[in-house]
Amino acid sequence: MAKKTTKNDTENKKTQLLEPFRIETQGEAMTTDQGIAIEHTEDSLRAGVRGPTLMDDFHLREKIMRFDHERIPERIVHARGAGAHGVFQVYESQSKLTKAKFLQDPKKETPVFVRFSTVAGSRGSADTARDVRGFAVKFYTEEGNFDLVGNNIPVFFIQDGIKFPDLIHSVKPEPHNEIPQASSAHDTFWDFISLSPESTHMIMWHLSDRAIPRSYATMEGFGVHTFRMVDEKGKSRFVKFHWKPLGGIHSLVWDEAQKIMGKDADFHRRGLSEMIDEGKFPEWELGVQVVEEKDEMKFDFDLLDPTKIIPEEVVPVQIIGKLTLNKNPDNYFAETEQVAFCVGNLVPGIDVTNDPLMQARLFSYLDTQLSRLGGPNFAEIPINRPVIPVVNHQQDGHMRQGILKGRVNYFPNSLGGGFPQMTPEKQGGFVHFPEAVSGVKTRERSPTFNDHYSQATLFLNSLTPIERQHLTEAAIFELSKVEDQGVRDRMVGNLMNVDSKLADDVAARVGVDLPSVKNAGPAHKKTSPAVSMMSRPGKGLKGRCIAVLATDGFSNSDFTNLNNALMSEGAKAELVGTRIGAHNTAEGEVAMITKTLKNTASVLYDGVYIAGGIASVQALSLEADAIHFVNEAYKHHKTIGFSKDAEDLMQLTFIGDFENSQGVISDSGKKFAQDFIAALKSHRHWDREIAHIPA
Ligand code: HDD
Repeated sequence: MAKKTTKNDTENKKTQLLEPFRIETQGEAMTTDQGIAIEHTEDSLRAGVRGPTLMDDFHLREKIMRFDHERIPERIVHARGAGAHGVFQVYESQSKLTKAKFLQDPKKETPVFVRFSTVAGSRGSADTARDVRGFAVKFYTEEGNFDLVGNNIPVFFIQDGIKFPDLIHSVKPEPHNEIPQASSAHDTFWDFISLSPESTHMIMWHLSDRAIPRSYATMEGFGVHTFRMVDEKGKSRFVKFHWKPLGGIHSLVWDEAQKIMGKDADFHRRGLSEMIDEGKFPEWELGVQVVEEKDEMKFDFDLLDPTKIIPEEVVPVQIIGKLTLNKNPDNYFAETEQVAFCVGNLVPGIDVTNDPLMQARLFSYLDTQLSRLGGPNFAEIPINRPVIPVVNHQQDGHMRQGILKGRVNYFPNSLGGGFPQMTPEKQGGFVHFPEAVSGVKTRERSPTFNDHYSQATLFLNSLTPIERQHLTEAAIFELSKVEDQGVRDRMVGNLMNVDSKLADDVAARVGVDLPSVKNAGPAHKKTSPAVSMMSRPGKGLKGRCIAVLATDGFSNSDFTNLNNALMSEGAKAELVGTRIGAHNTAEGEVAMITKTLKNTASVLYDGVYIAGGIASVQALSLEADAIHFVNEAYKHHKTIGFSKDAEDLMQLTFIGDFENSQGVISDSGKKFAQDFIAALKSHRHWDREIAHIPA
């Protein structure tokens, strides 16, 4: 009987026509790379059942050859990453700012591919290391690819790309023993930083909770450098790019981040792919800060200096569009690993500036792909291909895919009718902004790049007490791992230039004797409230997950009520028990539990609820892991809910006065789900920690 065609089949057929490179395995026969149908793939061809394997076995040779060469060099930096497809839509035409076509029509959806990453760790390292996160966006526009290769921190460690190899060598595992993996808490990094005052502002961000995000969906993104936007008339303005997460900016706490590295090294990539699979698409708004050319020199820092922000209070961020990630890659390697971003992938209407960090990047990204992707034809790999035709006379090289027709492979030509031809600027040809440049060759840095501390202090001054406390603790953690006394002394000396109280608090805990004036306070009192993560809590709970502790005899209605309420907020609840499989519920039904106190952990959830059902609660009270689960959630300032039945279990935790503790909520009926959700929305209950912050 003929198979009925489903809507999915039709969609797949459509995709296959548009993207013939996507390989569907469902319903297909297995072939060799030459298309020969394979009859047997589990035994090699041999002379007699106990005899030697024969060279005739082309299938064996091909299969093993392909296996032997599965690996390519990982990225030198940003090796660990996760990607997703999505769309970008501008809210209204930006023709006043730029002629870039994808920023003109609010009805137009531009396809994008985004790759998030950590910087220092290798490809197999854990997601939650303290690190900067890469936030790289490839826009497949109607005028070719535009890549915005940014980070989740708006400034950078160094002012000139020539220092990048030194910075990265210092943060990577030390060369003699390849330790530590994915961590900046070691001597060589802090040695480099202590000798590079220009890194001080970035270090404040790196030590802040920004470097341990809760998820990719709760990170801000930044283009970092000052770009240019050029309108139809050729007028140029300076622009800083921002990605503002609609889910708000949220982070982990350090103890939790470290434990997650062991409990689920894939925490961030799993979270991203689950959100997309569950239709809770992560969203960011694109914002721009615009500076007129005439105002270039009006700031007390240089716009070309990538260690500086333009405070949002000085130049507000204008929101211009929205990015939605709505499709997981079909194949990690083909898409997320092979995607090649380049700062120089620009479209008409967007251009670069003379920022010396940016200038070095213009070379590095193109160059690195040669060794990473094996040759110059990487732009032909499906994930890197523009969505419009690519026509030129570039040719040959490893793994060339396109088949150029005809005998003409040069320009100018008459034999090919002069084609392919140039496109004048007016019709969309890219013309670099005609900036006037002149100067004497020099390796000097501009004196306008000299102030390394004012914005470091500005950042620190703008944090809430909790954020500042976390930063101080991070500095203590990192420097306490530094063995060399000289490096620690120098680093604390640098912190003195930012804020003497900070230096003082750190010195005392890392064995540094600070002879200077104590507690003199900050070097200045200016603030930029927008840099505090608390300034952008976001809406809703998209992607959040609550553990519901339960075992045989648990109240399934408790679970269902909470889960339904959470689902309406884009969050969910997950049953965590003592074994996996079918369980009897208090209501006499059967429910499946797939997570256990051993195969998951408190640190992987945003909150915990102890479901009712006397038998369940009594059994859990005998489990040290259940008590630890609740204690750990409390320690990490998470929302805790408990059924009235679970009061005895709560007595076994270390939460003293749990009836009156903020974010610890007793399930006393109808309003519970509402109260629980309101508590979850505050993300964490910091008052549990404030009590411990010294004045
Ligand atoms: Fe870089 C990768 C972001 C400075 C050289 N960088 C890379 C990625 C991101 C950034 C997000 C990963 C892209 C992906 O997912 O494939 N890099 C930045 C930002 C910087 C920065 C925001 C400063 C503002 N980078 C920087 C400098 C250099 C590089 C100064 C060299 C002079 N970066 C590279 C690279 C990488 C890279 C070696 C590694 C893999 C790749 O490019 O494709 O070329």
